Amino acid sequence: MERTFVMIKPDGVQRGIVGTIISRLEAKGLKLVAAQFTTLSEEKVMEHYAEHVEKPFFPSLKAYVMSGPVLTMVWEGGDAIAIVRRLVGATNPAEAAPGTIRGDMGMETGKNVIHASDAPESAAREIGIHFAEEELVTYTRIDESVLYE
Ligand code: YYY
Ligand code: MG
Repeated sequence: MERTFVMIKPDGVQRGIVGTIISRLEAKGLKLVAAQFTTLSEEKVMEHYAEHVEKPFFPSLKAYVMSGPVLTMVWEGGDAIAIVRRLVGATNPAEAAPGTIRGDMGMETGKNVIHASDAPESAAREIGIHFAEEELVTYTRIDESVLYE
């Protein structure tokens, strides 16, 4: 089983599509193991987007993700990191495939609704930034025995 970090960005919260997004991840078979509704501090944004702090778009990215509350989550499942990235779709919602969250629910890169970890290393790093180990809940979903071979 893998764990991945997912965040519904302020535009997703403001537009009232939190429930729709969670439903997609739940329906896929992924298991929610942690969630927090919060506003990100500057420190957390710098740490979370460490790979992008020197990029020209970083000031607007920082302002965007700090502009309102976000829903941070950890989701678990077999191959969860790659599966969630596919459900999320391409960075630019204008080019993201229909059927993906960004493809169906966004218009521009600068307001692309959702973040998801892109690799095992970044997932572990991002989960560690946003959650303490004891905040990750262990339980069995009743359908796990039929979701997996
Ligand atoms: O992982 P993902 O979110 O799909 O894209 P990244 O290339 O890691 O960029 C992170 C974040 O930065 C992206 O979701 C929107 C923003 N961004 C931007 O505003 N302008 C760009 N040219 C590239 C990325
Ligand atoms: Mg990324």
